[in-house]
Amino acid sequence: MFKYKDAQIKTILGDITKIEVDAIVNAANNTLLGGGGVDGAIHRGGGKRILEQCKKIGGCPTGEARITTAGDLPSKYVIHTVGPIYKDGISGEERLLYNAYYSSLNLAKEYNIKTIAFPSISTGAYGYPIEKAMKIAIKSVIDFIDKEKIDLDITFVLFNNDDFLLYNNYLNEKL
Ligand code: AR6
Repeated sequence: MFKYKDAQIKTILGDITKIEVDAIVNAANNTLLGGGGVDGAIHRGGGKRILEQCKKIGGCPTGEARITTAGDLPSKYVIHTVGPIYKDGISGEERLLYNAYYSSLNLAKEYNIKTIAFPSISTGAYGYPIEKAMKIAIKSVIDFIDKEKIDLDITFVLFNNDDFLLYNNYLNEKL
């Protein structure tokens, strides 16, 4: 566990659908109607209530976030955000990925969420190189904590050991 100002930053190796926090974040697509990867796992585990609410919301632009129930999952909410598809790194991906994390945190604050878990947004099907994406994810979270001076418990849930070690090494260096 890492302490940063009023906040805690944690890393876990595992499946985000199993985690008991106020909100888990979904790496969704613009339709919010489900897909593969972490999105598929969240909709499978959470059941049809998540999809029903997503249909009503009617989609989400890249870099923004929307909130629903977590249905049958152990968390209270799912925050659906849409990361960018990685092209060449000079097509606005960095800002959009930063915004995906930041807008999720803004929603968390609005809903008085104290514990939130993020997957590694955009680094699966959307092809974002993990090391670049990780630095942006951590910068966004740190900037949010700096700005809001908030007591928030943030967990990065990594799905493979290499990503998990990368996050731990970087956070050890940085915090
Ligand atoms: N728990 C935690 N992390 C997971 C899980 C899980 N259960 N399953 C996969 N990951 P991806 P993206 C990791 O592809 O790149 C979907 O089809 C995975 O190993 O889920 O943002 C959406 O509908 C990787 O490290 O999301 C979109 O169309 C990370 O989560 C598109 O994929 C993100 O991989 C979004 O692509």
